[in-house]
Amino acid sequence: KKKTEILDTAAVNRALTRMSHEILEKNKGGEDLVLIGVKTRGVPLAKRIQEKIKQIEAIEVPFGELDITMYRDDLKKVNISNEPEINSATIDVELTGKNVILIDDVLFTGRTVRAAMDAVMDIGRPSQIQLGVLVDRGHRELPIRADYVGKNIPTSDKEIIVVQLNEIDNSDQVSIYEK
Ligand code: 3GP
Ligand code: 5GP
Ligand code: MG
Repeated sequence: KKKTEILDTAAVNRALTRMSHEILEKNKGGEDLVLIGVKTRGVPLAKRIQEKIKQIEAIEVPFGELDITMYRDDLKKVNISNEPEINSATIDVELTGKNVILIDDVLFTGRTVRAAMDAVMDIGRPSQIQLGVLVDRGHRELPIRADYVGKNIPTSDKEIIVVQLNEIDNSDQVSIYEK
């Protein structure tokens, strides 16, 4: 349970400011964007990016959220799958033709993002889906990468990343723990 702080409040804020600028640069402004936060902590992160884009370009980017949870297959079956799947979606905006930006706190195997992309593509036909994460901890199991990364933190199997955000945890901090 050893702990090392990787990002403090100021560092989290700077990372999100940079990511917001990168999003605007890559998409040539905020016009056709939709931000989608992946619950739980992807939602406040996406809201902060929305706020920063508003400050930078005076555009209010539409916002939605996805709840993706571990789905446990019928326990009677021999093969118990542990694939994340969509639990609920609150996306009241048109996605077709838009550049949809998924935002999550940590990118690990990529399976959550795969489920999120499925959910988005069930709702509409975006012209692009992009991905932003506060932390990429490595260990991908699918051909998925993030377009915007707050911090790359290479981890071992024995380590986990703890992300704390003001809106949920009453402070901003990213730390690495030994299991
Ligand atoms: P989040 O909902 O804010 O993303 O998965 C539930 C919570 O557990 C997540 O919060 C995540 O931060 C935390 N968590 C820590 N380690 C892991 C991990 O290895 N896998 C998953 N799925 N979640 C983890
Ligand atoms: P993946 O599906 O890529 O394996 O995992 C991504 C999801 O699991 C993210 O939503 C993230 O919250 C959670 N997750 C995976 N590993 C970690 C971790 O080390 N720390 C935290 N905080 N979340 C993790
Ligand atoms: Mg998450």
